[in-house]
Amino acid sequence: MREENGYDASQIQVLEGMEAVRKRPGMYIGTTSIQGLHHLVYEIVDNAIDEALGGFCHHIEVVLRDDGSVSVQDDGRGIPVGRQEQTGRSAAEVVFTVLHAGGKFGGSGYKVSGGLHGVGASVVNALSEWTRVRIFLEGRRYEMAFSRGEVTQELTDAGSSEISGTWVCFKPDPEIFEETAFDFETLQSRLRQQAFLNAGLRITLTDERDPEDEARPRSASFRYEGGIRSFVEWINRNRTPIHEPVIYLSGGKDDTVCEIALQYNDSYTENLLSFANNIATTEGGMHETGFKTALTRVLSEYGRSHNILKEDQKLSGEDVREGITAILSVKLTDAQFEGQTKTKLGNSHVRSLVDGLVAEKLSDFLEENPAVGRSILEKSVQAALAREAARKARELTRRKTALDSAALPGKLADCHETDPRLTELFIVEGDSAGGSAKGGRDSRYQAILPLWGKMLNVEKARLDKIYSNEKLMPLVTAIGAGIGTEFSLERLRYNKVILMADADVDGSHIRTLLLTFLFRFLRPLIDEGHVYIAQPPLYKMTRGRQVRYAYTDAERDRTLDELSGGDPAVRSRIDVSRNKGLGEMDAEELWETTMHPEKRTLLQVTAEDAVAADEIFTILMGDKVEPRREFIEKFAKSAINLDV
Ligand code: 28G
Repeated sequence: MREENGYDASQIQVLEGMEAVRKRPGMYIGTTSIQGLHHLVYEIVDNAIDEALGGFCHHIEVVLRDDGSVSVQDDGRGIPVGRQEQTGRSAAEVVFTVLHAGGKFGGSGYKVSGGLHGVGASVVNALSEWTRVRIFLEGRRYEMAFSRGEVTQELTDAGSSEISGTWVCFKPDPEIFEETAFDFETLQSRLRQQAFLNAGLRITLTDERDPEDEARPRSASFRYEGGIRSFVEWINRNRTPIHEPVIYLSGGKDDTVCEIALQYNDSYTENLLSFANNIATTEGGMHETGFKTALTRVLSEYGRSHNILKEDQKLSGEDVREGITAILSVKLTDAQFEGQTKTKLGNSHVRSLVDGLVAEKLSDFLEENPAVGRSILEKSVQAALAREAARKARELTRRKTALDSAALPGKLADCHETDPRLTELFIVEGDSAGGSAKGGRDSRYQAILPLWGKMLNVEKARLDKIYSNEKLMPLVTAIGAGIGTEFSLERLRYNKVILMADADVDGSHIRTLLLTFLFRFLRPLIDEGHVYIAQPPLYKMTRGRQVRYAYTDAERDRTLDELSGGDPAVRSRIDVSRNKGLGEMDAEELWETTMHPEKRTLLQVTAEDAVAADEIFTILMGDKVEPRREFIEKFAKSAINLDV
């Protein structure tokens, strides 16, 4: 029969699809690391958010369950259960088994394809040991189950129901993922962001794992009537705004809508986050371009017409964005995502829409709020003056280094290798540690730069201060890629830039300062994964001529058991010393434990969550004391380990 054959053919396609996902998970979710694991949750939550975009869903509930699974429930319409004409299957089954299919359409007509490739629930299902689905609709409750993408329980009517919505519970497949434990903080951060981007939507996250733990169940709930206005207030909560309230602009044309919220604070950091269809556009794109050009133009014109900007003065884009916190959110049908990570919005009509919106509405706002206009303009003018000072300082250093035959810092012990793909730079605080590192390194490809003198708190400094800083400039020159907007990865002299500091409070402090500097002024270095933290051992254990090192307390205990063969008498004779500092290790020890590529452990620094990273640096380095105290009290450990 034709129908049967049609069904069989599509059944085969489904199985092939699921198999393809399991064979090459990276193609569908980017990675099978913990990021990929979290991506599964985002995919399912995105489907619920699509339902919210249509105005059908008001609450999304995410639960991390004790068995390692995660459940997501929405109070939307429920995925349709009726059989589809073409496939003979229910929409529900199609959503969970057919690649690229599913509820990726918000009811408002926006195609809001969430997630990395917009692949949805079927990919999550394929990569899960099991998936269970409950659909509440028209007074009934339906159930369906899957294992590794294949149906294990057909859709059945399981009784009556008073609610409507969809519940999805899945357990990520340990055969696929390197790590299967969700991180509460990461999920919380992303869910909060989605709550900001969808004003009025309530999202809750509950952690039911480790029920024995007295801190459980832990839970967080987000709902922001103010939407992206609240987002800006939230980001600025540890900063000092220079005007109230947050400026909010919105408008749209045809199928595209745009919302902007912004507020300036007294820092020098630009904090612009853009989104297209609720997806973070970290590579920018047309909406950002439109916003930036219009902001520069509008503020320049305002400054001129109100005699705040003198005739011989000119504002650059960076000047007008100094100290800005802005959220730019556009929603459109058929968004084109381009760029290396597919996070750059390509639809060109968005540029003129955003430009026009800022031109009209921001100008109106400034005319109606002259005190705010003046504060912003005065800040931009200050930024322009500082930029001019930085240019002079830079030229001065250039002239100096041009006279100097070896432009590299004198303290740098460079390596012989000149191919920057193969080289490593160790940044070491202080003389004695620098000496050990120089003695211990493999000088073929490892370079050492000892740092000297008092560190500048870059959170409170502008570019011109960096150019005259005797501690940071050698670092900038050694890395070779420049700084700020002049930064270019093509000139990078080392593939790995490794911060090597003691495992104590002072070491942690210098590491934080250096990371802040790299994050604020050499950001692509972090984004492209070139920055690492060396891990010197915490303990050294000696039994006769046997020497062993441990990097954690647990490892120390394991090693002691091993060395003693479990005999307490032997164990008591093993010498255990806590490592005091890099400087106290001799060259060979430092090489063996911390620098040898096959024996060391390096932590790669990532700023996966830019909002969280920014928050940490603002709190730790900014000038508001109260949030810093709170932060350190609450997260004493993570503050010190923010690099992990
Ligand atoms: C709980 C975790 C994740 C969802 C819905 C609701 C509908 C739906 C989802 O439809 C098939 C394709 C486009 C119409 C749509 C219900 C229309 C009418 C829906 C979710 C048929 C998918 N009634 N809620 N999918 N569409 N929630 N939450 O996945 O044409 S997925």
